[in-house]
Amino acid sequence: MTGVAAVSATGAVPVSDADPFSAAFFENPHPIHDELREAGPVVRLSRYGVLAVARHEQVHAVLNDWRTFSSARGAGLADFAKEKPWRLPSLVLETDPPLHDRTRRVLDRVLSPAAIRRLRTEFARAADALIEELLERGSFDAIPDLAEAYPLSVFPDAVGMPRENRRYLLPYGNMVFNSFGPRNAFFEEAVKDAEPVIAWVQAQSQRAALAPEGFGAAIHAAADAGELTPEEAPLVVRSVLTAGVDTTVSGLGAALYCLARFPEQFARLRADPSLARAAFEEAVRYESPVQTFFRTTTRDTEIAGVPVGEGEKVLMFLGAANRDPRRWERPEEYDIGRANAGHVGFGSGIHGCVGQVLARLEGEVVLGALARKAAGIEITGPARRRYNNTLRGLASLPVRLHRAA
Ligand code: OVV
Repeated sequence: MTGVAAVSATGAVPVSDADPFSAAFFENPHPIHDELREAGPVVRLSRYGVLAVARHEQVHAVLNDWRTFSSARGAGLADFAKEKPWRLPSLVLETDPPLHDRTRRVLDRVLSPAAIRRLRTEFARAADALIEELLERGSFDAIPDLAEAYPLSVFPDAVGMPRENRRYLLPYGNMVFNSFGPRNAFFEEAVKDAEPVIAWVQAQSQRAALAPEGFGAAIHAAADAGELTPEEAPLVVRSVLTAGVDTTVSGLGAALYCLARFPEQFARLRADPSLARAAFEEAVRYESPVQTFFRTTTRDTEIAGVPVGEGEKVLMFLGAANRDPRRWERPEEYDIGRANAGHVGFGSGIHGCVGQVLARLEGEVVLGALARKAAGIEITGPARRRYNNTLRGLASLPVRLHRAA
């Protein structure tokens, strides 16, 4: 039994036996998000022995206090102080200042607005070409044929990767984003055939594998300048390869699913294609492609006045915060004209998504091409959810694209 009935008021912290890493939850997380937000500012999840925050105010507060809510013991369920990390920890995601800041400075520059601006012409051309091709086909699966195909057509080139096996980026992302949750069936399935994929990612992160133009070479150049050690550079490239594809696939899929389900919003976008960027941003709020991350408390503290001990894992429900009625009007409406600044779909604070300028460019050019060329997106078959411990997205979305007159 999950839900309100499972919330006990005996202690200061309500308890829930909800499982946010289950197929039922992935199918429809919203009722449990509602219950967790209503239960209190902080809730204990009895199945995992962790605390959780689901209201916008507390999610934002935890994200913005890295001294108390550390990432160095892992941004997933596993506590690196108690168990061996599944992979070598990330030098940016799974660190605190000062180490975090040293890596982050390099990534901030490599993925800066100025660096991303140089990609715009090519990214827009690729989006136009793909949408043209899909309009010719008419019917297709919006997830593999568009949400996955587009990032895979532009991102590896921007990194400077060789052509072979680029599709390995998807199973690799799937593994790592599953690994932030419990060691459940979704994780085991994702890591089943991991060896060749992990070896491939490691090989692609080496300097010699990377073209001289591109994010990869720029990260290695930072080692020449003494900003990173030569041993650290491949690990920082690995961060970009891990976090750069699966996330944007889920984000693009979310936007397509939103525009198909809310045709009046698609009509609004068509009438003013300059809303493409806003339409993508609102999809990130609405679906929250990255649903959850954890922190670990470094000291005895409190959350909204509730005492919390040292060494507690705290699960942040970004998706619940992004639909918190305390923060948003009509949160369950996809509204491309909404003032959605302050959503936590890209996180917040020092660990806020370092690739968000790139993600927004991809979203903008794909939705912009649709706005100019398509009259609408018609769903022609059942949308199928993809199950992942961290990412919310679809495995399949059969659609027909109607060409604008
Ligand atoms: C945000 C994110 C997700 C997955 C992996 C990483 C970062 C990384 O730094 O490796």
